[in-house]
Amino acid sequence: MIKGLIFDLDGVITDTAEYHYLAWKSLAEKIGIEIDREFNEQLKGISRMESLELILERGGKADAYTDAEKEELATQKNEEYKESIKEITPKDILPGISELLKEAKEQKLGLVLASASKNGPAIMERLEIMDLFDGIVDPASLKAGKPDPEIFVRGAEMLGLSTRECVGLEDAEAGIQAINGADMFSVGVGSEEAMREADYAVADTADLNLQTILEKAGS
Ligand code: B16
Ligand code: MG
Repeated sequence: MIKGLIFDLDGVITDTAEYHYLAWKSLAEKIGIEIDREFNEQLKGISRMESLELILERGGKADAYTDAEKEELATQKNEEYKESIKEITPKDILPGISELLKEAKEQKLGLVLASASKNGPAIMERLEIMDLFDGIVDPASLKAGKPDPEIFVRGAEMLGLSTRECVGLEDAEAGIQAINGADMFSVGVGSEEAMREADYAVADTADLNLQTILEKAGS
């Protein structure tokens, strides 16, 4: 019986995945590295510093910067990202998500946010949906980020549930792997190719329906 939903943020609740991509692209260009949307799939759900490392590797510059310089580059990206999320309002909640959250609340399901983003709490406040959630897993407290299952295991613990009593929703390959690794039913949002490991996938958040999700999860 499913009693809780564990949500990713960027790309599932709101389209900040696009802002992350644009900020990384602009940072990469400044240091002479080209990235495209296909490469960006690898960055989804991955922490800020790990994302930078992947970009540097891609540009053959893995050893070109000191740790302090890398911190500075990651900060530059985050400053540009924060600029683009300043104007976020409840209108930026992706199609179908408000209805899904409301229905889940009516059915007394627990709701937890499992985002790799340190900007998650600020975004949730701006979207005005913090009250609906029972908790946020603090990504800074994790030993390992996605694709490690830890963030989803901690999400279930926050609700006092087993991982089999929860469903995880993700738009990132690393996120789906994390949910599957937690022995939790995974719902993917995105292209068939990117979501091929999901237990159930839809192309768009507008296609998410609570009843269908619960049925697919065998609840
Ligand atoms: P920040 P999610 C992830 O959020 C993003 O998908 C990923 O692109 C980003 O690098 C990561 O958060 C860290 O974000 O730099 O804001 O701490 O998809 O797990 O909600
Ligand atoms: Mg995401």
